[in-house]
Amino acid sequence: MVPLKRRKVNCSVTSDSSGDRTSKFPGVVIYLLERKMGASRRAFLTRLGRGKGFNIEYSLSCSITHIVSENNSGEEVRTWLDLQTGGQGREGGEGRTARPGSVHLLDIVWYTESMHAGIPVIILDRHRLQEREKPGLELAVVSVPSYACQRHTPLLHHNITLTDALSILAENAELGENEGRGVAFRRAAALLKSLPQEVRGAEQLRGLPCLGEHSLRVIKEVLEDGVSHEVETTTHSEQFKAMKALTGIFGVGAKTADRWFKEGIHTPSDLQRSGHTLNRAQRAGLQYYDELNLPVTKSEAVAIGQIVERAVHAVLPGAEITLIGGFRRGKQTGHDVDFLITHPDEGREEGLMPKVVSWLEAQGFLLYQKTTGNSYLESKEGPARPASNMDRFERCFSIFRLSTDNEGREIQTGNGPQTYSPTLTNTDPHTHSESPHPLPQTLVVVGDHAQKVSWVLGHSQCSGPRSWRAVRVDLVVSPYSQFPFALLGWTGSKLFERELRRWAVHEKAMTLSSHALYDRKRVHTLSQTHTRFQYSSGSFLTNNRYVEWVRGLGFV
Ligand code: 8GT
Ligand code: MN
Repeated sequence: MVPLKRRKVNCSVTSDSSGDRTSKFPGVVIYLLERKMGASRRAFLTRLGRGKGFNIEYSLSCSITHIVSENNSGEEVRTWLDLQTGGQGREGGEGRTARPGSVHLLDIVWYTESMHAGIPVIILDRHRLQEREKPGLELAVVSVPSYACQRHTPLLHHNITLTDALSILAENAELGENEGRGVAFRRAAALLKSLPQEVRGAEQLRGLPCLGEHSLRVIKEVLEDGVSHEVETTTHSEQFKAMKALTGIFGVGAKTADRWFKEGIHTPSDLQRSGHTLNRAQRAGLQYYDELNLPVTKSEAVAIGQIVERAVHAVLPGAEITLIGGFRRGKQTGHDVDFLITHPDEGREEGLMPKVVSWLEAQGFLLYQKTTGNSYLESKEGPARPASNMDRFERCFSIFRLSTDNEGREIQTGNGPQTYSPTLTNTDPHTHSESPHPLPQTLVVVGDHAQKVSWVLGHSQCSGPRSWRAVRVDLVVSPYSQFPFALLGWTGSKLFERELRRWAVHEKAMTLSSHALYDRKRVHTLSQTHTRFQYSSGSFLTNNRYVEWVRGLGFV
């Protein structure tokens, strides 16, 4: 047995106000682990300690110096701590450990002796939690929260092979419109993403939630054979390949794709040859198929953000624009770019979208757009409304024309040299704009993959490399009072949102939508006052810690 090393606590665990409390012993900030200790004993011990001048905090934060637990093994506390910090507190991890110090993991004995002495006693080996010399394969079975929204789920995690396999099965289920099955695979994948270490044997997963029989079977197979037979069969199946290719066309859902597949249409080229009548979205989707299936990079998202900001500010100065969706979660690429727009003076945002769209069209930035109005009525859409991620905001689904610089230069704005090829001016018969496109202002972004566009559908009419690419962009406008809910709802991921709403209903008897949070017991809506409070605190706007934001609303 060796003592657990002092490990660092990630500052981002919580934005607690620790350190504010006056303490007789500066430099000693204690956190009592409630696990196995129980809430009432913890509260008692906290009162006792504080009465003696000790600084005891209720939330884990980077200012904690001593974590004290009772009846927990070293492995259990280590796993618990890793789950809180996403493994970033581990030695050798790339944690964003803001505090240079690290934390002692101690047994309750140290605490009781300190209480007796009235001062923090010197830490001896017998006070430290012990762990086995070789941690071995077994993941200590700790209580992993069963709702994905309660867990830390990092983008970079330890079980990519397993989650890739499960994601393919989830995608296949979704394409087959088997939503329940899709969600089950997504939940299992999300659980694996949250684990602090690589799973090497199925026995390590004993006692963990969210792992159904089917998912466990797949995991086991991948662990033992390196691949899952079912995953292999799926990825090679004609139907899966065709459904993926056809739903990859903007404006085409699983139902339509399935109908076409049954008619023998397997690829976008088959569809084009088929002579099927397509709607405006599908025509645009087919026309820009290759580009829209290239990942959008962060730099492209930023460039589009600048265009959107110019458009919005031109028609409504003072409006606020926030990048949402996957990019807000820290992803470096996405399939589209999502923006949420609001204005601090409630009501000023009304009618904003058509003006923004007109501005963008006049500047030649839009290849396609479809706008839907705001149909949210609080009186009608109250608690009875089912928890769904579909909302009623004013919204614009669009395809942007983003200029790219073939030299690989950084973004430029303003009246720089035109890089746009005049031969391509408004040759798109499906563009929504009635008027001819003027040349777009030059807004050049380095397209990491601008030259990789292959144009299999043969729509490129230029001989040289094209100087722009098509990018899917979603714009959403929310009234200021609903902004926090919209921000939460549109940041994703889809599973996180689903889990958060499920948790609200089942655990808190509340209904959360992208418009409001309802207390079903009291049947009142958490209102603007709460949201304004959160605005001034600034925490949810700058962090991705939504659960904390929800906590700020008194949700937990
Ligand atoms: P990506 O990188 O593939 O674009 O990933 P993403 O940004 O996470 O996915 P997305 O499909 O662009 O959706 C962004 C977020 O918006 C997701 O969390 C999704 O749940 C949410 N979302 C929709 N549609 C709607 C809607 O109608 N209302 C609300 N509130 N959220 C929606 O996709
Ligand atoms: Mn997105």
